[in-house]
Amino acid sequence: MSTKSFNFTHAITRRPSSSVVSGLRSTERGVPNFELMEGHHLDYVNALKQAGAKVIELDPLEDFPDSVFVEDTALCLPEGAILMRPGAPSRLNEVEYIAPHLRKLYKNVFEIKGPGTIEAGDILTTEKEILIGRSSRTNIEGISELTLMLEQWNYKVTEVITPPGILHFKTDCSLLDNNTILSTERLAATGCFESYKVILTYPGEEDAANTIRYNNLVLAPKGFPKTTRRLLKSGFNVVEIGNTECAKIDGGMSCLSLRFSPKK
Ligand code: CIR
Repeated sequence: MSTKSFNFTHAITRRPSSSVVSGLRSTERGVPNFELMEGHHLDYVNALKQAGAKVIELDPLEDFPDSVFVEDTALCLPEGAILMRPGAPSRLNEVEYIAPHLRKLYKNVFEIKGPGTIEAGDILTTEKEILIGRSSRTNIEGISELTLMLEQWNYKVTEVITPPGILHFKTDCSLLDNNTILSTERLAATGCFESYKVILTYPGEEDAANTIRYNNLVLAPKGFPKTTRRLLKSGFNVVEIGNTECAKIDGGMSCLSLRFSPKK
């Protein structure tokens, strides 16, 4: 059975630019090693291809240190794509470099006009609803504008809270299948996943929460063996990808791609 939340045909990625070493970060975890990040990025793209994705690989954008994290610029659904309005001022104009690629693939491309802000790292699409976390990047006005737009396609939108100190809602969770979420304990404790089966990250392995399910594969960050074991024991096919360098600037598996099945 095909699902709209994890069965896809396409992905868009953007290679990191050397300016990525100046990417935004909430805490200082050291300067990312650019060459190592490039290697991880290649592994990531190859894993998407292994999962069946036609990957559209975009060129680096030197003027935008965080532009490798394409996920934040758009919400891609089967019915259409919606361009976001990032809350980080240095990321606002990344959107115009994604828009033409989505317009080539989709008939319907809408945009969040503002004044609110919203980044798709705060949006988790599941089979039954779209969860949107209010955060330092995503505010109530941004959520309201998106919610109105989603009404045309009859989506149920649930507003949730990204706990303080966590960059995006999906920094701490990801969709594993129709009804299963991988989450940190601190996020699950807010009660937002009460109607789902939840697999918790192992204590001390909170950075393992951001994975992606793409068709039959789960792309997970390397270095969190106890959480990976939990996923394997639950029957998921896991491919581990190095993420140490992106993690220094708060990036994870989901941030690095847009995943979708376009409709012209
Ligand atoms: C930022 O602060 O915007 C980037 N350094 C990290 C963005 C990560 N994106 C995501 O979680 N979707």
